[in-house]
Amino acid sequence: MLPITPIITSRSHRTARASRPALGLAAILALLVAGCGGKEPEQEQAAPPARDPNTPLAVASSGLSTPESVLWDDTRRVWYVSNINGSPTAKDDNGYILRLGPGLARLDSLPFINGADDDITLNAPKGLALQGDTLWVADIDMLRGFDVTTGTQVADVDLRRLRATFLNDVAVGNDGAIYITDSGIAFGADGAVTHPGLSRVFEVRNRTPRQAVVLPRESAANGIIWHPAMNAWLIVGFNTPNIYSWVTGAKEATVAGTGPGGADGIVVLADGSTLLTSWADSSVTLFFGGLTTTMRRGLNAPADLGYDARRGVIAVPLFSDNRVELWPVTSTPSATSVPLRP
Ligand SMILES: [Ca+2]
Ligand SMILES: [Ca+2]
Repeated sequence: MLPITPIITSRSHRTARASRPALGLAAILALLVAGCGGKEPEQEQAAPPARDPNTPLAVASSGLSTPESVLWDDTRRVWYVSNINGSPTAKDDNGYILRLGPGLARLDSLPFINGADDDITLNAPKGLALQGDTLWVADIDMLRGFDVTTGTQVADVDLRRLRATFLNDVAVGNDGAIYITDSGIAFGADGAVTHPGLSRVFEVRNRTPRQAVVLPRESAANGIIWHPAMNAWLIVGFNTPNIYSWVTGAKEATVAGTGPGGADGIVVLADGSTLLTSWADSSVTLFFGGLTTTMRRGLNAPADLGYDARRGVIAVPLFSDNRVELWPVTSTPSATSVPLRP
């Protein structure tokens, strides 16, 4: 029998409250285990064969090198995939960004944006965000902008004077500014992680960066996403189980819940719940109403996921396996009845 409910439900230490209608959580949202979202209607009368719930809808494994982040462009119906290609901190000018179709097919024989090209500087691209026609890319200590139609490099926002050390995720706020996490980490020769920099968030407005908020030093801020219903940011860290919320302009972030740790990407789903990836338990984990629920395990080093709300699918880059996997997501309207809290 195939499991249709999430694997584990755990109550956050901070938001535990007996009266909370938590029992419905398992039913609120589950990765689809049969059938797949967004499929075109079939002409045939015969039912299609049941889909193996433990098999992704699609896999991309060609031409990837240390994929860190995937972003869905709903206007152009394209996935962008950032590829570090080498060490996450090496300024080797060989990072690149691929374009994949909705079903993860390669759209270009050569990378869409390629540090190896003479007119492109891109070292170790990580988080991606789209604002108008500009694709913003975190690149160690620079925020780089590219024309999303032509791939031309159009902006380099220098965060070196602010001592950025490990820029990680990028998101566009409701205020039109761009927000970028800095994990503040470095890797020693033996691979050990140290924290020479601050874990924090930068704000870039009119291409001018400034520090927006500092998180606990060893949290290693990673994924960041604007949550419209909470009117706040959610931030997860690679070296903390805490899920932080932060109101733009506030001096501190607060702990909104606790996840499995080792978090990388975070996305807000159509119903207001969020999904985050965790290297700690190789999972995609749901965070909603202060609760976390493991939705899927077995994803090795799952980095910064992308989300196509229209089709209800996520694309998860597997950092160490040079793969991107497409998985279905489904949710029910009842999810909106669970109160959100910043
Ligand atoms: Ca590189
Ligand atoms: Ca990341």
